[in-house]
Amino acid sequence: MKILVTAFEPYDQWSENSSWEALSEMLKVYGLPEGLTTRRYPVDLERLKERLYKDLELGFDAVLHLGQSPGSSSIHLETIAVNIAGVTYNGGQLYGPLVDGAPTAYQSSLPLNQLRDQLHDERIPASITYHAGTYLCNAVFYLTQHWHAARHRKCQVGFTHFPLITDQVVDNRRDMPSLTKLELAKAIAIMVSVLRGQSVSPNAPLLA
Ligand code: PCA
Repeated sequence: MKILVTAFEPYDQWSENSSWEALSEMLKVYGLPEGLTTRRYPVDLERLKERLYKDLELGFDAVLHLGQSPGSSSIHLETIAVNIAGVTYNGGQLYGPLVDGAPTAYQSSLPLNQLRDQLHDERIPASITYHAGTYLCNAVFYLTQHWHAARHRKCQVGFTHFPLITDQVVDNRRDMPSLTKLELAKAIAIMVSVLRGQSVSPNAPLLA
């Protein structure tokens, strides 16, 4: 099974992005599982599209995008991607569509209840949420869904927002919720295991 897992580079005032920190940590702790491709994407719509579309041509059975959501206190399993280019500013039309004439929204095709339950079983806070914003995280989620829909290609596509990691909060002296890098790395390993149809049990090694 071919799975693409992506994270984002740092943006705005953050010198790190929890999604990328977690993904790198996951690779360090668990290694690169067979069939998994990982990427770090730019927080820039045009450059993102270029990288994303090139990657999608490789053909994946599942795509899990990750991003950072400062202020979130749990992992957010996003339900819906909307066709709106908010602060991504697509071709000068702020809050216009990401893709002209394309559907208003796509729904996640990941097993969100199962993902949440497995994360909870492993004592990691996670919630199913209903708005991925109108920035790059929503854009990557929407564009991936639309790319597959337009080509009638089957692929499980989803997006997960991560809270800040504890190091970011401490280093920036911020009073904000966080999870540790290791917790988020474990969360990725759990989600990938679920997508691969592997059972996750407390005593079984993840991604073995
Ligand atoms: N978070 C932003 C963009 C990149 C990221 O990690 C978002 O929520 O859209």
